[in-house]
Amino acid sequence: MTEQRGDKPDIKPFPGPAGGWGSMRSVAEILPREKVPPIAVVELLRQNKPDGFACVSCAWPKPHPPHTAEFCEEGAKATAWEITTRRTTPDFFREHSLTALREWSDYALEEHGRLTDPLRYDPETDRYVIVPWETAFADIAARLRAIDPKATIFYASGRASLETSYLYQLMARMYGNQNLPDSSNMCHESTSVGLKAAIGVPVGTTTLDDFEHCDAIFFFGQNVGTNAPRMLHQLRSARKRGVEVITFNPLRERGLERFTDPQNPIEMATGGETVISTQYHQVRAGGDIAVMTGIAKYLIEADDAARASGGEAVLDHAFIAEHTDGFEAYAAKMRAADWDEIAAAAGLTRQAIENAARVYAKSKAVMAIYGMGLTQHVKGVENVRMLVNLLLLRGNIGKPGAGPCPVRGHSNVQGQRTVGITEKTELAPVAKMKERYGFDSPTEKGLDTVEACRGVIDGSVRAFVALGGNFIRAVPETRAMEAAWRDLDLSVQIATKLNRNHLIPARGATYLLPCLGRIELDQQASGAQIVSVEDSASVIHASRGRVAPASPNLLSETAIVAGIAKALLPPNPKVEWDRWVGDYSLIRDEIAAVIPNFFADFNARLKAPGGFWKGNKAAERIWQTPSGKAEFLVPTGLDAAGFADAEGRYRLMTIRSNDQFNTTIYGYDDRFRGIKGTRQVILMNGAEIARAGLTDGQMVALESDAGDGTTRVVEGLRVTTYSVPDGCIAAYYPECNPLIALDHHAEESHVPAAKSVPVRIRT
Ligand SMILES: Nc1nc2c(c(=O)[nH]1)N[C@H]1C(S)=C(S)[C@@H](COP(=O)(O)OP(=O)(O)OC[C@H]3O[C@@H](n4cnc5c(=O)[nH]c(N)nc54)[C@H](O)[C@@H]3O)O[C@H]1N2
Ligand SMILES: Nc1nc2c(c(=O)[nH]1)N[C@H]1C(S)=C(S)[C@@H](COP(=O)(O)OP(=O)(O)OC[C@H]3O[C@@H](n4cnc5c(=O)[nH]c(N)nc54)[C@H](O)[C@@H]3O)O[C@H]1N2
Ligand SMILES: [Mo]
Repeated sequence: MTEQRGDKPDIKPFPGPAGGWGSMRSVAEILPREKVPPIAVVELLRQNKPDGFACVSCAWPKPHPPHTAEFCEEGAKATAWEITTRRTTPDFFREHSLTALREWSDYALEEHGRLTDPLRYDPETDRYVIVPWETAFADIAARLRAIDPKATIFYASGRASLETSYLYQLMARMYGNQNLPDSSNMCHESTSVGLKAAIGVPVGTTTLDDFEHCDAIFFFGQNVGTNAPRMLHQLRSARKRGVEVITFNPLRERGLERFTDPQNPIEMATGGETVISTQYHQVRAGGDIAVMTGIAKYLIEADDAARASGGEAVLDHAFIAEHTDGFEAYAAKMRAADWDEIAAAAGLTRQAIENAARVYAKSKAVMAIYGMGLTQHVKGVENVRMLVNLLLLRGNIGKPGAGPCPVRGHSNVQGQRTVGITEKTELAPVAKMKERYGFDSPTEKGLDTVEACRGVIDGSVRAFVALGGNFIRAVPETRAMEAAWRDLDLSVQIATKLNRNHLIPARGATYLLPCLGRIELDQQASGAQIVSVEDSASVIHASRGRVAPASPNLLSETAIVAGIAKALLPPNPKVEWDRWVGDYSLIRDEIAAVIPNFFADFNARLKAPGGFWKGNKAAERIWQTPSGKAEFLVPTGLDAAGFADAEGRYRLMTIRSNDQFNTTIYGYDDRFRGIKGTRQVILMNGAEIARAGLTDGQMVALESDAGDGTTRVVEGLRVTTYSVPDGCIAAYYPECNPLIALDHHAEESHVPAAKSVPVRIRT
């Protein structure tokens, strides 16, 4: 059996830079392991190219013209993972019951290879058995018709194309609900809520061009070397121009420290490397509101002093007057903040924060790049709003080289929202769809991810359809979710590879429907199809797959969604599922008609090499907020964690390794952090280990300290010395998700607060 739990720890500091030879070796290792034939390696070179496919890993924008090889170590791994020649066939399921497979690790399950045939769970034998596609569609439809539409969830992980996503949300709404949570609910929903309220758009305002015009970059809680490595090229050239990069991150992440460009022969030969961060501040988990309060306080007070003495203003008063609302209340709060309290909450000295503030004060154009370190907190939305406050102080939105740059996760997560996968009525073109297709669309808000979990646990959710992803493994409260899942009437999983969620059957019926990946040739009635995705900078690209499908019995995601929809919904001459699947350009015509502000002439514009930018009103300084201006927010406090410190209570950050994509575990080598052979670790600083009476290498358990009476424990974790601020520990996601209480989420956005989970250590 290929079971491998990764129990051979080999932990030592990694001396190298991000990129460099280490990344080349890592790519050279995975291609043969996945038995990727040499000819398919040619596909790597087509990654993120005008006539190639959009990488299935992260959503970082693709430059135009592209680099010779517009891919990175992580993209190469994701590609190898998808075009692997390994297969998980019906024979495999004859050999292994679900009970047996539940003992397998996340790694072993996916490593076994691509799913090949549609499957239905047989409770008699505890096995998946092959089922004809049409039988599956008919039975799924019959079961969905038998329950209240409000009791069904249509989840989407952020990978499916704009075309599939549009059909998916149309199906849900025509069926009768807007229960369309997607992975974004666990991710950048704090951005979508925070930016929308502050500047009137739910997405970042920056594009790749801004890297060429900024003179400082502020970097909060995003691990670029692992999670968006292609950005290292833009950071490297910005650094070569002398741009300052000021980083706030509790961990010293290698990609934020230094980088060797694997595509630069001179750097590779000479061991040349670029220092990325010019200041590196190891903020306490949840300490960013305090940091940003300190920076703002410094700027506002320096400006007060300059105005009193007739010196040069520090703030952009003209911008503030013309474009913003709420400055005075915010400035008063910043002036009143106490430096000792700021320093304690940030875990940094006043001097360190002032050093960062001085760079901000002298920079003409500042980009603010951020990730899960800001969004996944109880005060995650406030984190985002504080960042916008800071940008507004010096007019750093809507000019070259400036603006917020949230780094999105899945390769089409932002685009799925754009074409209507959302539980919020006001964000989807509901009225337009009603008019075009003539159906009675539900208007009440649907369930988001946390609400969907609540519904599964309390039994009000009866059916769950997943367009990709590994929902149970990615959400909090793993134990209760797994138990309650077994009581569902229906679970439908559209997937490429086997994962933990597929092994928890529903009481009624469970289907596992295998689909084409984006790298594969998608042949339909009108010929080979292209699809489209939207990246983190709102650029929409075409993607063409060419590799032969993993099995002749796969369907495209578009065909699967349409197959279910056609069986489920009454015939409607305006909704032509079969024709649309036969020619995806017809789906793009539908999208263009329903969302013309972004997609007018969709098919024509998609032909442009490098894609097209869908535009952004805030970037033009048009503020689509109730006041018509950009809004300052007065923060409620200094701590984003949402719980008090207490003796023996730690703030657990659940983080990603360099060898995983979310719940997909590529291997057990977190190279940059020097943690190899195991994922069962807690990272903790040496003094803290001693204070707690522990020793490095000791095995301990973590227990949730949510204080709600539920016991949540994860055992078998190795205490590992690592540079982490006092009071904070780090451990891997998804292994530690059982520790997160479902109610522990960002207040307004409901993003699970995975970066500050209250826990205690048990020996
Ligand atoms: N290879 C690879 N690429 C990926 C993914 C992957 O799993 N693997 N996942 C994709 C997805 S869906 C997403 S959303 C993105 C995620 O990419 P990121 O946003 O980088 O997410 P994480 O790695 O979870 O954590 C980000 C960083 O936040 C820091 N951090 C933790 N707590 C705090 C805090 O309180 N304050 C600050 N300032 N920093 C903090 C951590 O140390 C870590 O470096 O990446 C995408 N790309
Ligand atoms: N504790 C903690 N929890 C977290 C996070 C954290 O930082 N800490 N991060 C959160 C974030 S940011 C996110 S985005 C979520 C991720 O949550 P999800 O998006 O639900 O999870 P993934 O692990 O990305 O999903 C992996 C599965 O997707 C399927 N898949 C892969 N490619 C395709 C495809 O092309 N089509 C289809 N149909 N299926 C495919 C495969 O079967 C694979 O097993 O997790 C969240 N959970
Ligand atoms: Mo994400």
